[in-house]
Amino acid sequence: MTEITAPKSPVTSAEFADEIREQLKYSQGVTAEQATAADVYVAAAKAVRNHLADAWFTTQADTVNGNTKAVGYLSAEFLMGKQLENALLNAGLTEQFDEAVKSLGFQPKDIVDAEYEPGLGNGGLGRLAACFIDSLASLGVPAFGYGIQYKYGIFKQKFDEDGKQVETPDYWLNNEEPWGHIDYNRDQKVSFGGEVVEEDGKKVWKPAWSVRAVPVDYLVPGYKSQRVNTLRLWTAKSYDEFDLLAFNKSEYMDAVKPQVKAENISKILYPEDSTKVGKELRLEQQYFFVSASLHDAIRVFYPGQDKPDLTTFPNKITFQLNDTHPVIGIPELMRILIDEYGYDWDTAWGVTQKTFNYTCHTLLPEALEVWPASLIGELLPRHLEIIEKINEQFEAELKAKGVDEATAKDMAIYTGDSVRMAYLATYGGSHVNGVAELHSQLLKDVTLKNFSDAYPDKFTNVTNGVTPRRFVKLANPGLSDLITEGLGTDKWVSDLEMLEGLVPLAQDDEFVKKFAAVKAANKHAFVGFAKDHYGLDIDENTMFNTMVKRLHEYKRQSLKILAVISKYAAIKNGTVSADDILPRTVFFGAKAAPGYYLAKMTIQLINNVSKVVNNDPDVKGKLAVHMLPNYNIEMAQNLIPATELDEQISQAGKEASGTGNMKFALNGALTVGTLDGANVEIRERVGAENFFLFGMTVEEVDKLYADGYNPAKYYEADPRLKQAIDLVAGGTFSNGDRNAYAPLVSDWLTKDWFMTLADFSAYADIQAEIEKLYRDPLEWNRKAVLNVANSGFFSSDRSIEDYLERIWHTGPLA
Ligand code: Z15
Repeated sequence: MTEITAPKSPVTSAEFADEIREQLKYSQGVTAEQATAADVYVAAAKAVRNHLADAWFTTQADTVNGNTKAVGYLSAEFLMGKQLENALLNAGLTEQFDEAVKSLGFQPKDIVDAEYEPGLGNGGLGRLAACFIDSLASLGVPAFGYGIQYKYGIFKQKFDEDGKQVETPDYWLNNEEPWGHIDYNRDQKVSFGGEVVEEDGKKVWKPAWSVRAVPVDYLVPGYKSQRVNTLRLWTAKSYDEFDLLAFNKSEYMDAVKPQVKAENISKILYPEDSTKVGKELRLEQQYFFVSASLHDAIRVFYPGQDKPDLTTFPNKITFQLNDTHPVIGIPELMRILIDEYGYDWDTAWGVTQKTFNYTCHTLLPEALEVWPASLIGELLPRHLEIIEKINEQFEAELKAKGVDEATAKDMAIYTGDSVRMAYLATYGGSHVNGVAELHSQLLKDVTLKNFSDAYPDKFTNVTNGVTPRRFVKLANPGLSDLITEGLGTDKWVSDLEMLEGLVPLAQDDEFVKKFAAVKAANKHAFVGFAKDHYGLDIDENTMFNTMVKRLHEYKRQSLKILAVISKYAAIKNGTVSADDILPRTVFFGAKAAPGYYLAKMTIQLINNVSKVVNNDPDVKGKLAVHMLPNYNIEMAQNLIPATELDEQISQAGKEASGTGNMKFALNGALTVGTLDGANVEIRERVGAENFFLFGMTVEEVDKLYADGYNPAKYYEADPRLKQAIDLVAGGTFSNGDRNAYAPLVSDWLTKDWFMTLADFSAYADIQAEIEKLYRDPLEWNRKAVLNVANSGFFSSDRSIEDYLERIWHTGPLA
C-alpha cells in the first residue's frame, strides 16, 4: 500500500479533492470515476488522517520528553461512534471536505454514512471512555486510551415477528477500516497458566501458554488543541508455535488449536452491561489488555532501557481503572516490578499504589466483579500469590488502624474462595471516585463504607460529562448555530459553561421561537431518518418522548410501558375526551443482554404494545409507540436533538450517574426523572421548575424495603395501574395468549425489586403537568432553552479538569 506523506494543513477544497483522488488511485486502486461512496469514505478518512499525522507525532514526542505526567485510561470498552466527521471537525477540514466530495460528484452525507459504526462498548461506561479521551486531547493533556480491539463489537439487534430480540454478530472489520494502524513491531507477549516454582529462593512463574498482543493505534484528535493522542487497542495473535508432537501424529487440526485459543481472546465483546459474567475468557481478556498496556507504557517512557528506574513510573503516567475490569493491573504491576525488574515488595507496592486510581460506576452489588480464586489460580497463579500477600498486608494495616476483626473480615480482598476486585482496587490505588455526587456519597455510606471509614481521604467524586463536540456541535448543527448566534462566538464548543450566557435569552421570545424552530427541524429530520432506516411513518406534530438506554430492570422501562398502556386504555375507554389528549410519539431504544430473561421479555412487550397501539384506529394521531432497533451512537446523534421529553426514571439509588440525561438536557429536551444519579445535579443546575421530578427518594426506597415491600398493594390501589397490568396479563398484547408475559406479570406483582409499582402513581400523575406545559409552546421552549443554558457543567472537559485536579495531579502539555 502506498502511503501519501502528510500534507500541510489547512488546504483548499480543491487540494483536498486532489488528496482524495490520490488516495483513491494509489491506495484504493480505483479512479475517481470508478469510486463509490464507500471508496470515497475510505479515501477521505486516509486523507484526513494524514493531516493529523504530524500533530500525532509531536504529541507523542512531547508526551515522552515533556515534564507533564501522562494519563493512561484503562478500559475494556471504548464506544467511539463513527470517526470521519469528528476527525474532520478537529482537523479543521469540514468545509473543504464538503466541497471536495461535491466536486467528485457525491453528497457529503452519503460519504459520512458509508462509515460502519465501531461498537466496541455496551453503553454508558464505554461511551464515557470515548468522551474522556476526546476531552483529554482537546485539553492538550498527554493521554493513552488502552483497550481491546474486539473482532466483534456489541451485537446488532433485530426483532423477530413475535417482537423478540434477535442478536446478530457485529463483524465490523468486514470492510476496510481506515482509522486503525496495526503496529506489529510494538507487540507484547502475554502469558497464562502454568505454575510458580522456587528458584534460588525466588518465585518464578512458568506459564503454560502465551499470546501475542499487537497494538492497533487510533488517532484521538483534540478540538482546536493541535494535539493528537493515541487510543491503543490490542488484538490477540498467536505465536507460530505449532505443537509438533500433534503435528507429527498428523493431527494437523489439533496442532492449530492453541492458535485458535489465542486469537479467541480478542474475538468478542461481552454483551453484558452492569451485570457480572464470571467467565474465564473474560478474565483472559482483562489480563491480556492490561498486561500489554503496562508493558507498553514502560516501553514508551523508558525507551531502549534495560534497567529503567521504575520508581519514577508514577511520575510518568497515572493509570485510571475504568470500573473493576482492569483491576488485575494492580497485581500485574507488582509482578512486573518484582519478578521482571527485581524490586523488593515494599518498593513495588509504593509504586503500584501511586500509579493506579479506580472509578466505580455502579451501586449494584452484582456488577462488582468477584473472581473465584480457583480461576485466578489456574490462569494467573503468580498473581493469586501476590493478591494473597496484598491481602495479608492489608489485614495487618487494618489491625494497626484499630479496625475490629469482624469488619476486617468483611473487607477482605481475598476470602480464600474468591477475590473482590473492587476492594483490591480501593486498597491498591490512591483514589476512588464515584461518577455523580449522589453516587459517590452512597459509595461512602453504603457500598464501600468500611473502606471510606478506614481511608476517608481516598474517596472523591467526579461527576460524569459528555463531549460537546460530538453530542452538540456534530449532532445538532442547527442548535449549535443558534447558540453561536446567541453568544456571538463559537468558543462555547471548548468552554461549555459559556452556555450560561444564554440564560437572559430565555426571556427573549424571538430567541425562544428560533430555538423551537430548530427543534421542529430536528424532529422533521428524524422523521426522515426513521423512514429511511426503519420504514416508519412518524407524525412530527406530536410530542417526541424518548427513553433510550440499555434494558435493565433498575432503569424501569417497565414503568414507562405501563404508563403508555394505561394511557392507551384511557383513550380506548373514553376515560379521557379526545380534546384532552396530547398527541405523543414514544420512542424506545434498548439492547438487552442476550441471557437477561426479563429484560428480553420487556422488549417483546414494548414491541407488541407498539403493534397494537400503532394499528388501532381509535388512537391514531394521539398515541404512537416505537421500539427502534439497534440503538447505537448514530441513532443517539439523530434522536437526541429531536427529542422534547426525555425519560430518566430509574429507581432512586440505582443509576450511578447516567450520561444520556446530560446529552438530552444539552440538546434542549426536558427531563422527567427521579432523584437518581446525575439527575440530581441536572435538576439543581437547570432549576427545579424546569425539570419534571417524581418518585421516591433513596431514603423513601430504603424505608419501604425495611417496612416490607408488597407490590400487589399498589396494583390494587391505583385503577390505572391495575388496568394496565390486567391488559398485559389478559393477552391484549399477545393475541389473547395469557401466558406470554406471565413471568413479567408475576415479577411485578410479587417481587418488583425496583419498585416500579410503588412509583407508578406519581409517574402517571406528573404526565398531566407535562402535557399542560407542552400545550404552551413558548413556555415549554423557554424551559428547554434554560436546560441548554444551564447544562454547560456536564461537559466531559469539566469532568477531565476535575480528574486532573483531584486525582491525576497533572495537566496539559506546555
Ligand atoms: C456501565 O455502562 C455502567 C456501569 C457499570 O458498572 C457497567 Cl459494568 C457498565 C454505567 C452506569 O450504569 C451509568 O449510570 C453511568 O453513567 C455510566 O456507567 C458511566 O459512568
